[in-house]
Amino acid sequence: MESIAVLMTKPIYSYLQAELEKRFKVLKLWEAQDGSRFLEDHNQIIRAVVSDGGTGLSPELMAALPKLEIVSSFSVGMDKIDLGKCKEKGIRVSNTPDVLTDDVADLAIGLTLAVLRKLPASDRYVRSGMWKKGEFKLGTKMLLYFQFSGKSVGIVGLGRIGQAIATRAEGFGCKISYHSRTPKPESSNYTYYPSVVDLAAHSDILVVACALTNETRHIINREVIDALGPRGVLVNIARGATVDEPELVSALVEGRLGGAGLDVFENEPNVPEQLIELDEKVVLAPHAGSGTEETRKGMADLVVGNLVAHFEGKELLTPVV
Ligand code: 8YV
Repeated sequence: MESIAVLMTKPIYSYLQAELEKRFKVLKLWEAQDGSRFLEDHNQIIRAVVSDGGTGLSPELMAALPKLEIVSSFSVGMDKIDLGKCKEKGIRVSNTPDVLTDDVADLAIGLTLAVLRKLPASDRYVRSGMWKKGEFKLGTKMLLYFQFSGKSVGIVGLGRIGQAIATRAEGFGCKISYHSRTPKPESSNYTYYPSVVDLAAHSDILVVACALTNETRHIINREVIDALGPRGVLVNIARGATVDEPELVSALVEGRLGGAGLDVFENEPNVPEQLIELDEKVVLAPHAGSGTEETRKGMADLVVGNLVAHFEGKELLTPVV
């Protein structure tokens, strides 16, 4: 297998790269002086691409690789890969589901607590010496927290990650409601809302956990945000484009929304300046839902395992196409 050329377009994770290099001829596009020239020189030998949720597979790259057989993505999200086109061209696609579910759900709860209990502001309060100086008393002014236990949590998208968030929130005594394309009979203990606006109107915390598709792009729009309201909190661990970001920003600035915990943004790694300035009611993370050592290793092993299975003529471990 050492002669099989696998293209990486950017460095993703050193362990993943090392594991790939043990088995394949890894071509690193980012090291090339001239990327298009590099692709022209190697397009007859590249049989696989390793990508991730942020990069996917651009139409240009797909067109430039006539011998491409498989895209093994270091992500569960597939929104940056044209799956229909891959199917049409006979290109297999695999992703990394399940191994990251717990971590992403953990971060959703972490962000919720961080917003409601103002953890970053609390940390700054202690570090800056303000506590010692007695400039604020706990429970007053900036450090008046909000309770999480017992709140109503609405989840947009009750897939694997949404379900894991629901289970965790239940542990906090929260009432769980959800929106998805169709009700899930196996989740009859949760309230189903066919409309996201209605879900938001009945939630204190609205968590976005759905895949990004044409249907879910900007599913969190002004109407949904206004239904969540000035005491509501929006948490997004899915994809930035599920939320109309300018609407989110203006709702936070104008006080029409209570707070937000965001791991994903419309134009990563660019985060709107106003969100950065809103440091009391907004908690930000750098698209790090799956970013633990344990999970990233599990994801890397799946990326490699799918490639090995493909080139050994076996069933893919986690096929998408
Ligand atoms: C990764 C992701 O952070 O799984 C996904 O869909 O977005 C993430 O797990 C991303 O692929 C990082 O490379």
